[in-house]
Amino acid sequence: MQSWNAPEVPEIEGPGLAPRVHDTAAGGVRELAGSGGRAGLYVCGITPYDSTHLGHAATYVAFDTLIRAWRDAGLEVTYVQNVTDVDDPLLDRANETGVDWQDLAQAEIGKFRGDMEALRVIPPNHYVSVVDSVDLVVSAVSEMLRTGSAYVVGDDVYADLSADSLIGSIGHLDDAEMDRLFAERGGDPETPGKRHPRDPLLWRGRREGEPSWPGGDLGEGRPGWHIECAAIAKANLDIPFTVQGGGYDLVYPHHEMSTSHLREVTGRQHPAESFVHTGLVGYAGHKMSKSRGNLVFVSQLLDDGVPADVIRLTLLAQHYRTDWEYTTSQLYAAARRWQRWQDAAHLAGDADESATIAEIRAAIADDLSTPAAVAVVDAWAARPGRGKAVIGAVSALLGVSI
Ligand code: 5CA
Ligand code: ZN
Repeated sequence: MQSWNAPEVPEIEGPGLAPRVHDTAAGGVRELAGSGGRAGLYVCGITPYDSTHLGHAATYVAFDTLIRAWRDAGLEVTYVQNVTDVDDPLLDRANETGVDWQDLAQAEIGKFRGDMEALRVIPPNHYVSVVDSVDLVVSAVSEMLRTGSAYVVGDDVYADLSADSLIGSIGHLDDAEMDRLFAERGGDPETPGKRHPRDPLLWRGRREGEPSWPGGDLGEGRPGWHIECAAIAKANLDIPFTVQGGGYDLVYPHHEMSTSHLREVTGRQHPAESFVHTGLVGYAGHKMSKSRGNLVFVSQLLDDGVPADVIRLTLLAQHYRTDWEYTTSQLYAAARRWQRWQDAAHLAGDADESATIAEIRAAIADDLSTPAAVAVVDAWAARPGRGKAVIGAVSALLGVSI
């Protein structure tokens, strides 16, 4: 499916640094593999039933920072992102509002593309719709049934997690926590006939009033949530790939389950080499979420005349792993910073800035510490006799135009 236009990313002088990043499964910051000069990245995309809010934007800007650092270090990056364009929350919203679910999805995907392009986020190489990937899901589920890691319950198919001895190795959560999160985040622990309450749905047989697709031996139906990301990753990335990413609300069950499914269909114990999760952005006292409705939309800020660079600087001022709460004063602070940087750029001369650029690179290579990188640029902007080579580095590494 069409993604969006790529921003210009200037080449910058001197050697780039491959970043060390926090891996949820390892529980610490480490070097990422990225073998043979290549890196593969899968970041979970939106469920398009509401516009891009600042939480989504923060997550995609964080992975954009990783991609920019990788590219600066000379790695060839393959980036895949899905769109969950058929799932319960989207269908529920369409029913509530009387809008056709496909029209709703198309409209929101269109807005998301516009928001990402405005924010100068590098587009994925493969932007993949779940609706376009039903065949991949059908093959994956059929394969799991064949190998005994899935079973049929009525018209539906579930994964048998007892087939996977590595389940739990990403989130390291105890049973009570997994029970709670499974029920809270789209799981169905109560469904009769399941072998274990936390076994996840792979294929949902056709129901009256719901969209469905031919599933061959599975019968008509539609994909479960976690299997979509497993099937799309398998089809679009070399396995193992370097990083599976998303907000940390996806650690359990989503990434635990999708990685388990990927293990079953690829035979690789560790199909993703590491797991990078962003902190959650809150607003007015709670995690910004579509279900709660406490949202600040990127498109609204842009319509209000806030420059995309200011939105981006608001996000970059926070470390990607920290939960934070958005306030408008942060937006004003970012606007002032952007103005200072532009004034400084305007008056910059030809002084050698290789040390400053090395400092920006080092900050980002240290678990994508954009607040530290921003502080280096602040110091540059406050210093007399500054050189303009920093302008290109700010554009290439931080995606901010000054
Ligand atoms: N379609 C699924 C993933 S397969 C999904 O979670 N969609 S989403 O629209 O709910 O979220 C899209 C991405 O934004 C996910 O990576 C999610 O973890 C992240 N995200 C959602 N809310 C926030 C938030 N408040 N702060 C930071 N990231 C968020
Ligand atoms: Zn996903």
